[in-house]
Amino acid sequence: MGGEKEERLGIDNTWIRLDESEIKKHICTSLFGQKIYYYEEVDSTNTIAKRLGKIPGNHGALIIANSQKAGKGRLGREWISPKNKGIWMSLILTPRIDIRNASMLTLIAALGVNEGIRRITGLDSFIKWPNDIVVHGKKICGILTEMSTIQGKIECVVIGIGINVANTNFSNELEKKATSLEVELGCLIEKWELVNAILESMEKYYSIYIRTQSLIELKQEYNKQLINYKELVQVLDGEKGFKGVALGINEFGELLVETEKLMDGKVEKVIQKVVSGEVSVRGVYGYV
Ligand code: BT5
Repeated sequence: MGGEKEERLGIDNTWIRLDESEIKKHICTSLFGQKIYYYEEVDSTNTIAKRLGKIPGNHGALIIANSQKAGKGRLGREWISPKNKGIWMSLILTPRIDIRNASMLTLIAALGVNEGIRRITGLDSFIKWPNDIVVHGKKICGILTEMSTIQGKIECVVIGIGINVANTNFSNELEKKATSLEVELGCLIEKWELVNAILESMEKYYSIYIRTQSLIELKQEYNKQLINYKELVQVLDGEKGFKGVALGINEFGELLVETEKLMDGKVEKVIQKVVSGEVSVRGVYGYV
């Protein structure tokens, strides 16, 4: 039952808008996920969300798919999204914020996802700045935020969230750094319950963020959930990479990393601000 407008945007007819009563049964938020587009299989929920984000009235709409053929990570990397194995979803936001503040939304999403996972599963999950959630040192969730603009203003921001729920067989390469809720818990969780918990938490953090257009009121909470807080990390940024101690985020969502520099023959401590986007941060001995 595809909508006319969606068809004009080149979105196929295979989506099923879940029945109102069905949504209400699972989703207890006031805005996020009140409209849900559910697909069996898509290329990428982010791609669809970016198209649907052009339609007025889709602020807070959620796109969910049971599998993705071409799930996207950052910088053109691949996100493995097998059928029935995860929560592959994208939230559409059309915030009236300064474009320079949009990257903070990845951190808002990470706060919400981490809180939702902890609340529903009881697992000790942590945020790995800027866009991963990890459990026992392995990645359980990745977040990809994309934005479209018109004349220098935000048209929509799409927050793509991929959570490994029931994957138990990862490729040799992924096995070293990926995990799933089933692997960690030894049982399956109710997907919709987790989706609801995440949306509730994201909605809460989003409203605080919108009021201040910064992370001033949230940085303390964020830093509590940060995996490498006060630990030695390496910042991977091509030739500009360096090592230092992660001191948490500031109100702009930048990661503060204390390094040592030689100045006038003396070693001085310097705090570098790492901007999210293309950068990755790792522990010095491995992924975390
Ligand atoms: C991310 O990128 O972690 C962002 C992933 C976002 C996925 C969601 S799913 C819904 C929405 N629709 C999309 O198309 N995407 C979003 P990045 O930090 O670049 O990490 C990518 C790397 O993670 C890959 O190069 C792999 O090494 C690893 N990876 C791929 N699939 C994985 C999986 N299922 N679990 C854990 N790690 C994975």
